[in-house]
Amino acid sequence: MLSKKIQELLNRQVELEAASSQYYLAMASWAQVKGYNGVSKFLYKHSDEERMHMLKLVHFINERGGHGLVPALKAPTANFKNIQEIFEMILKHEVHVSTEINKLVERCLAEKDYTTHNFLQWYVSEQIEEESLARNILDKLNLIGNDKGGMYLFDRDLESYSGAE
Ligand code: OFO
Repeated sequence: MLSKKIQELLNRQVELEAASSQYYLAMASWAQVKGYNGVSKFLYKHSDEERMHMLKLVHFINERGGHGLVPALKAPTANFKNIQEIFEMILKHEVHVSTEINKLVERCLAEKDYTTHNFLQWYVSEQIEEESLARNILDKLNLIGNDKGGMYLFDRDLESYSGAE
């Protein structure tokens, strides 16, 4: 059985994952409109993965005798300066998500809730992957700079990318 506090924090995480999904969806749509097919495909996929992260939490809460709540969400930003800005925002966002997961993990340890602690380990490793993926992409973008040919190849590479969840 989940404590009231852990349930509340897990539901807050549900909201954060749902917001992440919307956030990436808005970026994907912008990239598609601007003709970046690879980037948009990558971001649509990422948005679906965030929804999966959210669902996993909802199921866990319900299976542990709680109630997974579907949150109301604010509309995310629809316009972006460029691809670089998008991946900078993604990195910042994922660092924030990692901080929130760590807070949850800490709380589980404080309450000796080892079941939820164990469940959250999947999110801990997922966050390591997501942060490192965003950093790698940003490194590539920094190398490319204003080179249009480089950007074309970058977009094509992301189209075939089938990496981390
Ligand atoms: Fe759910 O990993 Fe990103 O936010």
